[in-house]
Amino acid sequence: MKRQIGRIIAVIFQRGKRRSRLTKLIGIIIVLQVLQFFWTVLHVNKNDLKIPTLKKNVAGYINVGKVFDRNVTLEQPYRIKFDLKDKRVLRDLKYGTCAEVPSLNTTNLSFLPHTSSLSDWTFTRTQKCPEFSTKKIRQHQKTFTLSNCVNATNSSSIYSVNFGDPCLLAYIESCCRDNLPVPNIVHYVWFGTKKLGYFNFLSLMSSIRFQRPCLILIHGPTLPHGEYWDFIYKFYPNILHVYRESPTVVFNNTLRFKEHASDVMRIEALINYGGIYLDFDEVILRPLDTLRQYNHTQGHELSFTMGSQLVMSRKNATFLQLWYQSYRDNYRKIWAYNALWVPNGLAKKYPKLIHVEGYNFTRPSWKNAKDIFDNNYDWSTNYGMHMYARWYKRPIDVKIIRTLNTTVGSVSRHILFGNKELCLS
Ligand SMILES: *[C@@H]1O[C@H](CO)[C@@H](O)[C@H](O)[C@H]1NC(C)=O
Ligand SMILES: *[C@@H]1O[C@H](CO)[C@@H](O)[C@H](O)[C@H]1NC(C)=O
Ligand SMILES: *[C@@H]1O[C@H](CO)[C@@H](O)[C@H](O)[C@H]1NC(C)=O
Ligand SMILES: *[C@@H]1O[C@H](CO)[C@@H](O)[C@H](O)[C@H]1NC(C)=O
Ligand SMILES: *[C@@H]1O[C@H](CO)[C@@H](O)[C@H](O)[C@H]1NC(C)=O
Ligand SMILES: *[C@@H]1O[C@H](CO)[C@@H](O)[C@H](O)[C@H]1NC(C)=O
Ligand SMILES: *[C@@H]1O[C@H](CO)[C@@H](O)[C@H](O)[C@H]1NC(C)=O
Ligand SMILES: *[C@@H]1O[C@H](CO)[C@@H](O)[C@H](O)[C@H]1NC(C)=O
Ligand SMILES: *[C@@H]1O[C@H](CO)[C@@H](O)[C@H](O)[C@H]1NC(C)=O
Ligand SMILES: CC(=O)N[C@H]1CO[C@H](CO)[C@@H](O)[C@@H]1O
Repeated sequence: MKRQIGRIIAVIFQRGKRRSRLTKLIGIIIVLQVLQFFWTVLHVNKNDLKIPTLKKNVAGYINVGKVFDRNVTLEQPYRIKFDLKDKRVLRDLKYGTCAEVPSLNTTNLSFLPHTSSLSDWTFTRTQKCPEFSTKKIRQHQKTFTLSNCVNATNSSSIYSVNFGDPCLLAYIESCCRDNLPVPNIVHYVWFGTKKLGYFNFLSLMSSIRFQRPCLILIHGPTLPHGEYWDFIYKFYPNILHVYRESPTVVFNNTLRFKEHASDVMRIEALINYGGIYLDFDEVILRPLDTLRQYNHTQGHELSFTMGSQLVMSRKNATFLQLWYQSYRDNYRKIWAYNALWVPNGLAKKYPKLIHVEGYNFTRPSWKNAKDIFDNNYDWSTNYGMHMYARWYKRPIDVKIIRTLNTTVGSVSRHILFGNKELCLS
């Protein structure tokens, strides 16, 4: 073997008499391969500072969209991974790699551009809806990696990271930023041991259809489970669990209601990361991107309350800080005070710090929940709707909504099938 290599080298560099055209050709190919190897290494790393070690043994090859290192302090030396077969160079970075927003397969679930008519609300037409079952799902590959996060665990379903871990912030800053103040990430808060319910599933599907978020973050001590959850994380892999116990004390004030913990968690989530917060029974009905230009956006539920079912914020927006401080300076053990009345008062006092999107986030209000449950409501100007899931006691699933002639039905079909009209039975 050694002798042969020696001969090849000799063939290339010396004017030996016994060389043949074939061996010369092989020699040239080898030289080109070596040059290509170094070119690839140098080319990929042309912006990097140092390349301390070069390891030829490849642990694995990850097909990544973008490696994230922007604004991240690299405490560990770079390590070069080189896959000789694929001739690609990868860097092992401190925190991992960014996800690509997955392209969703539309075969079983018509995940196509929505085609609902916003002028015809008679519900006299019918359409052919796609066959859809939460059981028929092929798991999408996770396209991102997280490494060296504090306590990050990678279960068979999704990653779990600690609230406040710089790893998560680095991910969002590096992977989820565009030129708008509000990053395209969606936050939910989840407590307890329940299964993911139908309306929770619908809310997630609405975020996925209309927002295609860079990340969906589920904040709380536990994760949901059940059939709908199994579908969701397989369908949309860009989901992270942000582990935290639910707070019982804020600024030395003991929280009076368990709902107040979720109110505080949503404010803290937006202060730390920015993004779009959704209640687990709030659905969105169109993309929110036009509202991502504002530092802070909320909508009224009633004329004297500011709904917090859908809140969009720049990270640490001034409005958020003022709202959060009310839990320190003016915490009242009244159910709706700090969550709904305080932001309404702040909006009046500091109108420049907030964009108020009318009633477009939660109409109809809880007072008219029957318009959601029993009637067909015209939601043509709504961005979102609060479904008041805990008051809905009737059977509901992805089959029932096909022919359910109410707002619950039309909203479900719009989100799941892209068209609000009744399905052919
Ligand atoms: C979606 O999945 C089906 C099989 O389930 C496959 O035939 C089809 O090519 C896929 N479409 C896309 C766009 O990936
Ligand atoms: C679509 O459904 C078929 C069976 O009806 C199943 O074989 C296929 O894997 C499903 N495709 C996706 C992308 O879930
Ligand atoms: C990591 O997890 C361990 C065990 O659950 C816990 O004791 C520790 O406080 C966690 N570390 C951080 C930084 O959260
Ligand atoms: C995370 O876990 C899944 C399933 O166990 C596995 O396929 C995947 O490679 C793991 N990812 C990383 C980065 O460890
Ligand atoms: C909480 O109370 C302790 C002592 O009672 C005090 O030292 C601390 O500053 C208080 N923290 C806040 C945020 O008010
Ligand atoms: C938010 O901004 C305030 C000052 O405006 C600063 O004190 C605080 O540390 C910031 N918080 C975060 C999480 O960035
Ligand atoms: C939005 O927030 C940024 C950063 O705090 C600030 O510079 C900017 O003036 C704010 N814009 C408005 C319209 O308040
Ligand atoms: C509600 O949304 C509609 C449709 O986008 C828009 O025309 C209207 O101005 C919005 N209302 C308010 C009060 O923002
Ligand atoms: C659905 O309900 C509306 C009233 O909301 C009614 O006018 C319409 O005829 C119903 N459609 C069907 C197919 O029953
Ligand atoms: C805080 C910080 O270092 N910000 C930098 C992040 O990276 C961009 C360019 O990638 C710089 O412009 C920022 O100054």
